[in-house]
Amino acid sequence: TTNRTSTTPLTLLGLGGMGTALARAWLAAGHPLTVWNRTAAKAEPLAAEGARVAASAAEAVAAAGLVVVCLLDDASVGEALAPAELTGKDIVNLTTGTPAQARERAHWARRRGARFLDGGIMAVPPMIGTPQAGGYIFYSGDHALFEQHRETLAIPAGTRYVGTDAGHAALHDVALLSAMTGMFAGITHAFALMRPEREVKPTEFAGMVTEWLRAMAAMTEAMAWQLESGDYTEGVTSNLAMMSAGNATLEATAEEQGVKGELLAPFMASMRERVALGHGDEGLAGLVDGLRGGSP
Ligand code: FVH
Repeated sequence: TTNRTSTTPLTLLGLGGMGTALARAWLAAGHPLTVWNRTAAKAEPLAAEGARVAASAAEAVAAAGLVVVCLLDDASVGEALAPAELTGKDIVNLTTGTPAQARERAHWARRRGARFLDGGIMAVPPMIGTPQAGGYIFYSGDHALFEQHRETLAIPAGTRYVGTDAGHAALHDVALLSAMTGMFAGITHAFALMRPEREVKPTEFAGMVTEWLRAMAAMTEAMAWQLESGDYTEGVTSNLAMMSAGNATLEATAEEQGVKGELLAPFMASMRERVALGHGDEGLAGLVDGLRGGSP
């Protein structure tokens, strides 16, 4: 059965930037909300907005069946929940952690009589409670818990359930953040190349970068098809041999412009290595196996 959103009371542990945004979204939607934060002063504004403030994490957990946790890291989750009675509780952990931490936390919660769902938040605080901002949360773990509280969980941001393996929400979260990190490395390098050219305004150049990255994003789909078929040469228009040779120009230009190549160097080295192993006719998908030491 799905609980009616308007009546589901819940508890939230953690009132940092993200926790506070989550709290405001549930309060705005009319949910009875109990909150707790290690530094009690952060709960005061929320009390004025209708939240009930618990004096301890254990008291907050006792106040509702659904307990959402949004703390700094996995260690703080263990510390906060240690004195609480978890039997019969539904724990939804939105604290960023590794897949292994999520799996271990799921076992830990089950051993203490609770159901457990892990979440990876793909949003920053201003996107919470603002559906048009496009933020969402990956969830994995107890499917019945997810289904039962689906509407309540959809209040702060969209929901994407990615499987019963409690580690999968964190893995999806970290994989997307890793893709973003690589993208930012490239963008940083590109701005550094252009920096000395005072006649090119960064705001004009930014538009070119965004347009180019949007066009190149289609490569993600092409890589995925190759990974699924196992044929990394399928439909390749720009192979690793060509790209690796072209990297010499990227490196030389960086040197001319006085830019350190350290953000791009490891990626270029991966390409060189794969080509040297005789896979120059492959597309970028070949690098995926290269990164995993040669095995799919
Ligand atoms: N903010 C963001 O942009 C990102 C977006 C994606 C998801 N992350 C993750 O969300 C978790 C919480 O992030 P946050 O923004 O709320 O983080 P802070 O503002 O730094 O607040 C941290 C809260 O954790 C409490 N805390 C820290 N250590 C302990 C502990 N040992 N025991 C109990 N609570 C602890 C801290 O309490 P206090 O310092 O106010 O007393 C805050 O409530 C996080 O995993 C992000 O990676 C956010």
